[in-house]
Amino acid sequence: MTQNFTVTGMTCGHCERAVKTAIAQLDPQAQVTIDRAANRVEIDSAQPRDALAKAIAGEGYPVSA
Ligand SMILES: [Cu+2]
Repeated sequence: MTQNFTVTGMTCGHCERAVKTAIAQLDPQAQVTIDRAANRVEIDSAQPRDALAKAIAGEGYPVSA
């Protein structure tokens, strides 16, 4: 299931890796695609949307949608 999030504050490759690592800890099978310029994070995962959003926000990147 593909889930899209609008995530602000990702400014560099390190930020992308932090988000990807947090998602991987929640779901090692997740496929994560990040478009930093568009503030978009696309996650293919069976995990609930709330849990994915919480993992991203937990790294310090606000999830607005
Ligand atoms: Cu960064």
